[in-house]
Amino acid sequence: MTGSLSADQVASFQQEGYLVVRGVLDQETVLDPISAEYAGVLDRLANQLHEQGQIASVYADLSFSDRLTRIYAETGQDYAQYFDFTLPQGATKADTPFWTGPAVFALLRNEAILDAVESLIGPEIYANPVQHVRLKPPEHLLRRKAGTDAVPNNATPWHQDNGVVTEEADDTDMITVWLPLTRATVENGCLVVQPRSHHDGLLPHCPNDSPATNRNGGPLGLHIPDTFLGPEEQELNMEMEAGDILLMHRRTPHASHRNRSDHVRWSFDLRYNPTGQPSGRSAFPGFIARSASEPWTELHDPLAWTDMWLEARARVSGASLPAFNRWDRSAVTCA
Ligand SMILES: O=C(O)CCC(=O)C(=O)O
Ligand SMILES: [Fe+2]
Repeated sequence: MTGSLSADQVASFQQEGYLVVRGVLDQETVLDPISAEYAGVLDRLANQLHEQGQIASVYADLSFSDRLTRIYAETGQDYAQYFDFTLPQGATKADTPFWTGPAVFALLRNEAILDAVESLIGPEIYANPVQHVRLKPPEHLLRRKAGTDAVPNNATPWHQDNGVVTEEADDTDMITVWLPLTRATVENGCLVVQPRSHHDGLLPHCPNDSPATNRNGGPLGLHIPDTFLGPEEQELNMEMEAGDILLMHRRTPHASHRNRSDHVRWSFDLRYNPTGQPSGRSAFPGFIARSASEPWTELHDPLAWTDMWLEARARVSGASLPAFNRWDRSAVTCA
């Protein structure tokens, strides 16, 4: 197989169900433009909320992390959708916000990411629309949800990404690429994986909206019950630096820790599959990121990508979408 990974790295991915590749993304040319783009998104949000009288100041002098946290804390709201480059299930409206900026598009098309993915699935690569940016403010600075210990958008429950797409994608060779924009540690809520469990097939996922917490201390949400997970001692914390990437098999059980630090935990999760296989969220647009055989089918225009999401929003707003997963219509935050 072509691509940038060594035969040993590919074998390790296949054996363990995950692979961390260090120093893949350049800080100055890849990560900094993304931070700059999101600083603009946050600035617009701050100005909008200030005009609406929801925050006392636009907090222009604060760092990105402190500014975001301050706004979450002051309003008690979760603005995840404002920054994300996908749409929610069911609740999409004609004006639901999302962000599909050129730096995000460039990340999806990043050559170093695609080279690594090519080693696993070959040179016909589709950017699957199951994709997120996750901005998780420090939980001790957020308001608790009424009557619970839960804070918005924090520890991700145990799940397999195969479990958060529809059955038609069960055989899709979907690779998850998770990457932190800033260092990810156990303290600030890095990912945690169960190695080698991807050989065990798709595990049951159970919806649970109660205030109960999982063994990471996060909300249960749509989760794999403990009894189906390997022993806790086998869990591996994925501490990573900005520039590192984590590749995961679609059936690797994973979760994330709570953010117990003083800073926002900021990450992206992207997914790719061989072109032509079902994405598992057919209502949303993906695109051909790389094609060795038909390079003219690749999408290179960030504005065309945004147009595809605008079209999807108009199409699905107010409509009843097919469920994102087979377990629970309302669970959208765990992919
Ligand atoms: O970043 C997280 O907390 C969860 C990410 C995740 O589930 C994924 O990348 O598939
Ligand atoms: Fe996931």
